[in-house]
Amino acid sequence: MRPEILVTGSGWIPQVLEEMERRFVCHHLARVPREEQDAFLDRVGAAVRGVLTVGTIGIDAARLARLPLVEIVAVHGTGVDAVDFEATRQRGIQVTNTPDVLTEDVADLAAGLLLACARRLPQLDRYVRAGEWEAKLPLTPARSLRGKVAGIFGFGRIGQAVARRLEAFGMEIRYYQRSVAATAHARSDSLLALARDSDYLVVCAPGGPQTHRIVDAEVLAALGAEGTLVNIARGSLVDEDALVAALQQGRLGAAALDVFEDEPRVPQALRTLDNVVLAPHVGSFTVEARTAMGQLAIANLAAHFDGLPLPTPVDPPPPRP
Ligand code: 8YV
Repeated sequence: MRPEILVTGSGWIPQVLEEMERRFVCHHLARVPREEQDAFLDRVGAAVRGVLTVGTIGIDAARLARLPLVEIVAVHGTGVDAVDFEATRQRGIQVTNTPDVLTEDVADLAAGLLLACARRLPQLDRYVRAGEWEAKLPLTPARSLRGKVAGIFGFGRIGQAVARRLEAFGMEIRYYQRSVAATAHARSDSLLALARDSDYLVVCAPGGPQTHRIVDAEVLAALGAEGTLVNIARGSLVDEDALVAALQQGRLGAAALDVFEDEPRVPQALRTLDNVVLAPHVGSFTVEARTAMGQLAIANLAAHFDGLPLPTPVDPPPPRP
């Protein structure tokens, strides 16, 4: 008998969806109108043994409470900050994610956003399309990346992959995270020091209570009027109001953002600023990465139901004191 799973999120790669449906009885929450979701869970929840969710949705305690038999939460994504680990720990629910398979594509987007911001690619595109080139309107030169300092906040797999790309641009790499990484790149003493030391601050650290709004007004001030913030991690790491104010008042040079505090809502102020490049949380949104992520999430669920070792389990964070 195929195990029953709850699937949150949508937009699955067809091949992944097919495989999911072949192996499991899937209850797709995203296909149910929001106001009917509780009733839907009351109807199907009692038979659900697994959850397949996405990084940004995760699963909270209230939803888990409607799934009394759930044994595993497989996250399609690397970030597990939206999973309520207190609830999973209490019930002995296993959590898995999909690391590695998205690293290079997310790093490509980070480097691409940084380059787009530095060389003003969206503005140049608009300039040509609007006929401003033919009209010989003035165009300000961009700034070279060579010799500039890229400060990577969070030097895990994705942070290091971003560093490799930015090195190829001739940038000097620094990083900050609590632990010392096995790298020749210099580590700043704190996030604040990293911002002070850098021309570009690239946020690659995990979301969660420990990093909530850690990029605050002080960090942005340290990055400065010539500095650029790049965020491909989670919107929750950045104080968005402080970011908007710093950009509007010219206290921060520019920002390139793939993630936001309240997705898919992006503050109107950010949309109107010219010194900002925006993307709709698409770091891993390639056919290749999403296929591999889907396969890995399914492999985790299948291994669990077959009683085999999980390919990519996530250790729960230590319990809150
Ligand atoms: C995806 C992500 O947006 O990996 C993550 O943590 O945020 C992204 O890759 C998402 O999880 C896709 O399902």
